[in-house]
Amino acid sequence: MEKALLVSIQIKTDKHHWRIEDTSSELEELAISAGVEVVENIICICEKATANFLIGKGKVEEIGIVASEEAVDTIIFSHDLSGTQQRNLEDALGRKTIDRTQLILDIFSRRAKSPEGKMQVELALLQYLLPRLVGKGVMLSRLGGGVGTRGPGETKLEVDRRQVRKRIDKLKEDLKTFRLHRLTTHKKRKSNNLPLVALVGYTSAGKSTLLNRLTDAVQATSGKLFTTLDPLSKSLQLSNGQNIILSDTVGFLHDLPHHLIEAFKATLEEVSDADLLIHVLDVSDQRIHQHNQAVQSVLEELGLKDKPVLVALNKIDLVPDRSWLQVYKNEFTDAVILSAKTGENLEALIKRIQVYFSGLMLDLKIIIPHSRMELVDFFYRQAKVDKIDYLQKGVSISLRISRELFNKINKDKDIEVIS
Ligand SMILES: Nc1nc2c(ncn2[C@@H]2O[C@H](COP(=O)(O)OP(=O)(O)OP(=O)(O)O)[C@@H](O)[C@H]2O)c(=O)[nH]1
Ligand SMILES: [Mg+2]
Repeated sequence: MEKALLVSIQIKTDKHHWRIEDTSSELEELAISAGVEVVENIICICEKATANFLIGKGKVEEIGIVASEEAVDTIIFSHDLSGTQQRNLEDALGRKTIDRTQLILDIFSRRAKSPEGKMQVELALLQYLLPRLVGKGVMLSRLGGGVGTRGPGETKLEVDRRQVRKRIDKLKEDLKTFRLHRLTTHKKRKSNNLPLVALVGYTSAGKSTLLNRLTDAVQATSGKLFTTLDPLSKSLQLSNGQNIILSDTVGFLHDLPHHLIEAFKATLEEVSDADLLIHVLDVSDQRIHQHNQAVQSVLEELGLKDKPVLVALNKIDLVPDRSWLQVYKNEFTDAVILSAKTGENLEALIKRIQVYFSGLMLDLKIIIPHSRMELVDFFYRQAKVDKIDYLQKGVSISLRISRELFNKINKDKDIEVIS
């Protein structure tokens, strides 16, 4: 197993940084998810960044000594490194040195399953590498294989910038085609008028587990980060008969590298299209506030800050002292506390979704002429039909219907609205 030394960095002049312990524990989780063995986690607090090494020379030497003692293969920095800093560090330390973005890209490239997901990761990877390529014909994998050296298509490549740019253009083109296809599917869904609910949240918050619980979908879940890279949507019938589409999404992360946000905007289209977001938060994680903050920033970056959100405080089965939950409940107003794993309090969430959409529903009685009998079937599929009477002048239907659908059928001259 590849042995890694982690270097968690806090630069005092950086704005909005996490507590160093949180940066360090997150880096460790990411490294484990990437399949490396973490042998040491060094913390490094600096007054300011330096152009050559990011950190001071003395600190670099200190890291070098630990790296030799522990015979590590790789050094992973929690802070982004410029191309120059990375090269200088590798020269000074004599070992492969990568940063957090590369680590995340590595995890993403392992997890992506669908052709589209793979292309998105490859695009993000190439966009990350492009400004870091020096001269012509640079080997991407300078110091052996392993984490952070995964080239495009998982092959070692000798590339020059021109080739990389060409590949980037090609990927963008191909992704456009996928996007068009997705938009068609979206339109179909929209024409079915089913409300879309998207699960969002920090990676590992339990989104996929919740989706599994709520539907009978089998979406991979794991203790590792970023299990879900390709979105999955399932339909779900609420107890009042209302059908909704529930959609899983890729986990968010604080300081998500910009290329990745760009690359995954398509995946996150499900989110921008959603009528309601369920923000899943892991209450058993001490970093809950940082996670919440990170999710808010990503939503903001995607221009989705104003979407209606229902907060689901998940993993309550892992909270030994339940009195804590009240604190969170006060803080996250209207939140539902639950456990996706044990199923505790799941009905409360379902009820809340139901209440949310029922506010957007109308109870109506209509009459349709016998010549338009196909509408009966349509209403059975699209609304909740309470009562049907066959009258001489037509079929009388009492039903519960979304406002949106009502506005649409209201234009149909054959339909007579009684009440
Ligand atoms: N104890 C406990 N564990 C949970 C609960 N919900 C999820 N988990 C566990 O948390 C881990 C992550 O769950 P996932 O459902 O994969 O999380 P996710 O939010 O989909 O993660 P990404 O797809 O990586 O963004 C898994 O090991 C789950 O079994 C819960 O309510 N209680
Ligand atoms: Mg998931």
